[in-house]
Order: sequence, then structure tokens, then C-alpha cells
Amino acid sequence: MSEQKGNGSRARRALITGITGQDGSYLAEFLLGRGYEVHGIVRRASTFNTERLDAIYGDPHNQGVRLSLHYGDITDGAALRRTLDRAQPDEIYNLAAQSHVRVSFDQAEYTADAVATGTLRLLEAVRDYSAEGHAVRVYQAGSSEMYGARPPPQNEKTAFYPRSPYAASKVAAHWYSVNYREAYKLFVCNGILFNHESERRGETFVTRKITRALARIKMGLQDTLYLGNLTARRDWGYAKDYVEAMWMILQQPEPDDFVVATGESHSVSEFLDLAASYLGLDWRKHVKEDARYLRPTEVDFLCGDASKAREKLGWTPKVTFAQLVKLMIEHDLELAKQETTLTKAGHHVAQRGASQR
Ligand code: NAP
Ligand code: G4F
Repeated sequence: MSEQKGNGSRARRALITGITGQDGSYLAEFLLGRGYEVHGIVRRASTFNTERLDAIYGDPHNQGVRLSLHYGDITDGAALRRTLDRAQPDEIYNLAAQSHVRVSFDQAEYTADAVATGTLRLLEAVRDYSAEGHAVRVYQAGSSEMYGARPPPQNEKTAFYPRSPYAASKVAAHWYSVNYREAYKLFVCNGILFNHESERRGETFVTRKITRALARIKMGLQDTLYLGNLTARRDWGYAKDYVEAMWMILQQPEPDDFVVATGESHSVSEFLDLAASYLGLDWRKHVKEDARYLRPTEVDFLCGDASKAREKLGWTPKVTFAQLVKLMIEHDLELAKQETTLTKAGHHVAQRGASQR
């Protein structure tokens, strides 16, 4: 694969906020594969939070390492500005977020600080950095949650109607991005991505919570899965396909906003049907409702119309819904088998407790 060239003849440089998350880790792999030098912002934690980067992490003391991690936080503007000087990025992908919708009702102020004001801080840093003569392109991770109560199909022309502190914060971030594009002529693009999942999906999002739990039930490691609303419908795609769309959005001649979606929607109970069928289980014998997973205001029905992305970017999803569910089930069945082997050998396996969250 040919190397992407940035300023002069050096490799192009990308900075990813949220690099330790599901999308950040896939995007880092994708960009490294295209010859980029990749920089990521990592929060200091008392435990390792770089597990998803293990496959691409290289000791910085070694020659030729093209992945660099910088301590920082989207709530710390001065550190963001300094990181731009250190990383000298040609492209910035702003993926950092408190990304859990239900949690945003419990941590509303923090969610707004990270998701809305965090984006504004980054844009301010970019404005300053650009004023010093640096050409940089910014991708803002928008969400289909911004459509909230609007009926499907949702596309770039659909008005936003957010239904959570998370969604309202993403709407603010969207409009900050549009405003900085218009006011300061910055190359800022919003990707409005519908739900995308994978083997690396956080275990408290409903798809992964289901595949982890059903696989453990199959192996006799647990019996019950507690869930909230099973009737909500989502447009679920595969995360690897979606990070490619992020990159494509930043390669356009002019900055623009794009919906990225499969155009197919399924309910949570349909996800359960398919996941359980791969394991030969009857999920109704194991799933119980727990009101703690209900949201004060729910988003009932998301189904995206990604015709603009198809026509202008040439982007289409490669992995189908059935393939997505299967690959997640296969991955989590393997994890459950490993857990069984360790338990049988007398090892203590920490209960990750996804069913409790
Ligand atoms: P994720 O797995 O929850 O990852 C979020 C990332 O943000 C993690 O790296 C996390 O770091 C980091 N982060 C959280 N708070 C931060 C802070 N204060 N400062 C710096 N970094 C912080 O989310 P994802 O699924 O990869 O999603 C990526 C982005 O796309 C998010 O902005 C999300 O809201 C948005 N989005 C996701 C979807 C989807 O279906 N996945 C759809 C539309 C939009 P830690 O690892 O330290 O927690
Ligand atoms: O998996 P979820 O938590 O994802 P949600 O709320 O759609 O948000 C995800 O996708 C957004 C894109 O639209 C992103 F912006 C956001 O960052 C995140 O990645 O819930 C999906 C549906 C909801 O309707 C929820 O009420 O599943 C329902 N659900 C039912 N039981 C549950 C549960 N969700 C979770 N997390 N846990 C449950 O036990």
C-alpha cells in the first residue's frame, strides 16, 4: 500500500482523540495500514486502558514506531493545544466522548463537558494551530442519537431532536463544528454515524452485552441476562466499515457532513433472536427485564439513509447484520470457552459483570 504523504514528503500524520475506544483502535489500525504516522490521546488511569491497542502498540524506544500515545483529556484545553504542536497532525479525528447514552442521564454535566465543550476546546486549539499556518482537517464524531425522536429514515436534511444529555451534547458539537467551518474556514467535517458494533464493542452497550451473556449462558457460566427496552430499533453496522468512512470523509476536496448507516433496522429482540439462534438457545428462558436499563426518554427507531455517502464518497457497508451478529457471537463464545478452561483448571476468573451494568 502506498504511503500517504503529508507536508513536504513526510508520511501523513493523524491525531485521534478517543484512540483507546472501539472506533479509535480500528481507525488507528486502518491509518497505520495506509502509511500514516498515528498519534493518540490517552487518559491517565489507575489501570491499563490501552488493551484495544495491544496489537499495534510498539515500544517508543524502538526505531520506526509509527504509533505515539500522548497523555491528555478532552476536558483539558491547554494540553490539547500542546499535543497539536507535538503531533503536528494533518488530520484530526475527534472520537473522545462519554459515549454511553444511559450513563449520560446520571453524569449529565460531565457528558456535556467532554462531548460538547470538549469538541469546542479542540476546535479552539485547531483554530490557533491553523492560524500559525498549519493545514489540518478535522473529523467530528457525530451520532444518529442526534435525530432522537425524528421518524426514519434519517439523513443529513433531517432536523435534530435529541433525547438525552449525550445526544444534546453531540448536537452542540455538531453545530460548533459547522460554525468553525463557516467562521474560520477550517476544514471540519461531521460524520453522523449510526450504531456500529464489533468484537471490541464496550460490554455495556446492548449488542455486546447480549453476545457476551448468551455465550456465557451457553457455556453454563451464567443463567440470566438483565436488559431494558427490547422494542427499540437500531441501524447496526460493523465498526471496521465505519472507520473507513471517517477517513473517506476527510479526503473530500471540500469539508462536508455525511450520514453513515446501513439503511436496515432491527429491534433489540431481533438481535437476541439471531444471536441465540447461532447458539441454539431460547433467550426468553434467560432474559429478564430490569428497569435500571430503561432511559427517561428513549430513542425508538433509527434507520439511516446514507445515499449521500454512497454517491459522494463511494462508501457502502461490507458486513451485513447477520454477519455482524455471527462474528460477535463467535468471538464471545471463544472468550467463554477460555473462561471455562481457566475455571476448570482452578483459576479465579474475575466476573466482568456486564449483566450488572
Ligand atoms: P467508546 O468505545 O466509548 O470510546 C470512547 C473513547 O473516548 C475512549 O477512548 C475513551 O477513553 C475516550 N474518552 C472518554 N472520555 C474522555 C475524556 N474526557 N478525554 C479523552 N478521552 C476520553 O466509543 P466508540 O464506540 O469508539 O465511539 C467513538 C466516538 O463515536 C464517540 O465520540 C461516540 O460518541 C461516537 N459514536 C459512536 C457510535 C457507535 O455506535 N459506536 C455511533 C455514533 C457516534 P477510555 O478508554 O479511557 O475510556
Ligand atoms: O447499545 P445502546 O446502549 O446504544 P445507543 O443508546 O443506541 O447508543 C450507541 O449508539 C449511538 C449511535 O446511535 C452512539 F452515538 C452512542 O455513543 C452509542 O454508541 O442501546 C441501544 C438500545 C437502546 O434503545 C436501549 O434502550 O438498546 C436498548 N437496551 C435495552 N436493554 C439496552 C439495554 N441498552 C443497554 N446499553 N443496556 C441494556 O441493558
